[in-house]
Amino acid sequence: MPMRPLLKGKPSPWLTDLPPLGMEAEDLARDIRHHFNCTLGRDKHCKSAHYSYTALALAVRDRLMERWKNTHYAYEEADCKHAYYLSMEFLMGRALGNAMLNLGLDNPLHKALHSIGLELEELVESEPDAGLGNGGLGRLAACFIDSCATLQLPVMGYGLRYEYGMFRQNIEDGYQVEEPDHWLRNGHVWELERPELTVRVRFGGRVETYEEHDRRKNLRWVETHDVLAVPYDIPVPGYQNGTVNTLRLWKAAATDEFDLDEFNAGDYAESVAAKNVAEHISMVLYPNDASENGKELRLRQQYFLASASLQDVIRKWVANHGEDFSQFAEKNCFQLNDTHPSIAVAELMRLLIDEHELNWDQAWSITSRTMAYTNHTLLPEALERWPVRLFRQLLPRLLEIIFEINARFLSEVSARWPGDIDRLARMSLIEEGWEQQVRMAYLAIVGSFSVNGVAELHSNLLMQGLFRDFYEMWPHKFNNKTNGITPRRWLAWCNPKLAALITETIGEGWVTDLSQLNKLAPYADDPAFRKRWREIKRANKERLLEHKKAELGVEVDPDAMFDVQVKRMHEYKRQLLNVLHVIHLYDRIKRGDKADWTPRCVLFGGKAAPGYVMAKRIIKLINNVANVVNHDPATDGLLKVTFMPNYRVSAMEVICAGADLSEQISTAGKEASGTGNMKFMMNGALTIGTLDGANIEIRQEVGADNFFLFGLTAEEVESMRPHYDPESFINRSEDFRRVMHLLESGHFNQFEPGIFDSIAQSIRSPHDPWMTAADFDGYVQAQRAAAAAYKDQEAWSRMSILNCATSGKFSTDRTIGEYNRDIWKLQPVPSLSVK
Ligand code: 26Q
Repeated sequence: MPMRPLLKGKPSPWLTDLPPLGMEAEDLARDIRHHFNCTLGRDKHCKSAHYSYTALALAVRDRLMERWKNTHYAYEEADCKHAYYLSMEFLMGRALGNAMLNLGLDNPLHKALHSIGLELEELVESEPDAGLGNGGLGRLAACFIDSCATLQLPVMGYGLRYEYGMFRQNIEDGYQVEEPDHWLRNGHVWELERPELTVRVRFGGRVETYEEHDRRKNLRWVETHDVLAVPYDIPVPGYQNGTVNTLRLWKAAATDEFDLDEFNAGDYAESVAAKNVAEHISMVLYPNDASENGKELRLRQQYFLASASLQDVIRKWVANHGEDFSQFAEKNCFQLNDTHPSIAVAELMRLLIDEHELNWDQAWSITSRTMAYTNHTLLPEALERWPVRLFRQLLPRLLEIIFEINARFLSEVSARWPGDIDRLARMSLIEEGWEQQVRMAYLAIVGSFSVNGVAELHSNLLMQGLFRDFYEMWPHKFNNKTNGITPRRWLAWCNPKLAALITETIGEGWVTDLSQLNKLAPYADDPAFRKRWREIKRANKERLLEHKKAELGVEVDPDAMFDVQVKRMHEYKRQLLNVLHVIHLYDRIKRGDKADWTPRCVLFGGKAAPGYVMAKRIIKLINNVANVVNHDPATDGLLKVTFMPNYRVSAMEVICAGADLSEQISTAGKEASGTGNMKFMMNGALTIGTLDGANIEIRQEVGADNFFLFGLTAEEVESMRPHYDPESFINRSEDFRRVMHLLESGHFNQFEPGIFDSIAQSIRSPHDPWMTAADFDGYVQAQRAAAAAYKDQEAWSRMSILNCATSGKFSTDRTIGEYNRDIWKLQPVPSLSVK
């Protein structure tokens, strides 16, 4: 990589010594003007909010920059252990508001903007979401790095800088239509390109052996097609503590030799055009979609992330310690966010052996003491497998290493269980069959010293089910880390009114010690406090309606119960069960069964993977039901239904603050944890839910009286499955029969015959994996209880306060504290600078 010319010595202190930037309104106003006029070169004729936003963001960024450098110096000086969070997804959402809050600039910036004549709200809204993730797993990574910075832990995030993030969702004629999300189109002020840290990642080629002056045989990976990985750093500020950590995202770039060697030597234009092939690697985020399994580009992305990140860490190591890796495992830890980056296990082996001349045992000792793996799914079909054929073609050296890891691992298994052939086949990293496959989860388990699930139930089910053999072999590796959410974004920022009331009542300590929310519990019995609580919820509901006015397409009464299900569309999450309940409510209204009715607005939102036909059909059903219900005058003042298009992080910030009832209704044993459930709880919504994922722990914290429980347990689901008979549930329930009749009679698809047949069939199928019919009656009953409870607004407010007051456990500060205590074992490093 040709480098820019280097300075002979260090840069002059005249260049690098800066006094701290002022944090007062006047300082900020001056800098915003400066950036608008000088950095951006705009003038009085500029009407676009984008440039005002950028000027504001640059002024905030300046303040991050000095803290960022100081954090880096503090880590260097402490010579401390680091952890690295390797993730294919970081669903960051918007950055401006978060930076303002964490720098403590909220008030001075309001003042500054007022003096300039700008509206903060409008500028904040003009920032596009950084949608570099699908859903829960990606947002968890974002919440985690927020907490790491707040806890002043030396943790760096490593991910990919996708040119196109999560697709934008439009609804046309009730159907989902995807549109590419070119989120970088107008520039991205929060990133800092670091071309000087570019690394090279290899693909393809073949492996050859060679002998080096009589030494042992060595292996060489040759004739590779190389791609450059260019890092872009994004600052991750802690909460008012002077720490700014780094999220490093890799962009793929072509090498210069790439084209001229391989393509049409002599044809300049053609060879430059061929750069695309390399640059495709970081072009697009894959939607979480079973139909995308096995795609070569996805494997390229995964290896690109793992290799670039490991090389980056090793480069820093060698700069400080030379080729002495004896302390590497004591000073570094890699947390693998699901199996997506788990090729890192083999890649670290390769780098240590092939590039740094360690022997196998030394390399394995280091690797298996630095890798830790988090699992996020119980669905067996979601476990990653890659065809050996693809590996051989794309990563031949890595395949050899995986085979060697497997051979040594299997000999350990057979030493422990002699003659147990079945066990060997079950545990092998290579699945045999018509096509051999690499089982990435097993590679991750074998290569890691820690394996964790993301909620108590999920971790237990992993140990008893999916990973049982491995748990039997290495019980000490397995642990649970119940997920959380950052209270900065998900309470302090997204719900300023509630945050102010909480701070006024119990002080401001809760923002960094969320367990303090329990001090609110006694106020649940104070009618004056309940009234203020209710008024804030009501204002947040109006804010939600105002925000989503254009998209809702219906008039909604803010006094109605806001019953919300927003999350990725998936059959196991059972949005379908929710629609069936809506149909039931509609049926009750139509037949006049509406005494003591609780007016309700049912809000849906969520994206379906583009290739997931059934999930898309359920979106269509929701929209068709909404259309019938909302246009029927009989439902006036009683029931509204709406599907909010393009659900994303910034939408959730408005939605969770305005929700009354949180729908967490997955088939028990299928949702690993859920994190939306926590956002709703923290903002004072009550949950209607099954005993699944973190719902169980939510209910434990808030108490059974303040949670609407229904449905089979995970155990009951599995014992019923072999003789599951949906018809018996339908026949037994008059309500259910009527709902199925409405669905099957074409009431919601009068001019679109047959479009919901597949949905009705799935409900009636004894092989329905999600067993929707089994939970229908219980769900309807729980919904009745919720509706009745909502009628008593005093009692409801009490429960709402208790939900918030007991949500302390679900802060990622607690989660990260546990990751650090049990897995990473890092020392916090205080920042050197001003807060
Ligand atoms: C796999 C192969 C090819 C392309 C994409 C993927 C892929 C991408 C994303 C597979 C899975 C995901 C995301 C999974 C996810 O978000 N899981 C959720 O993780 C949350 C955080 O732990 C949990 O709360 C949820 O329960 C879990 O569903």
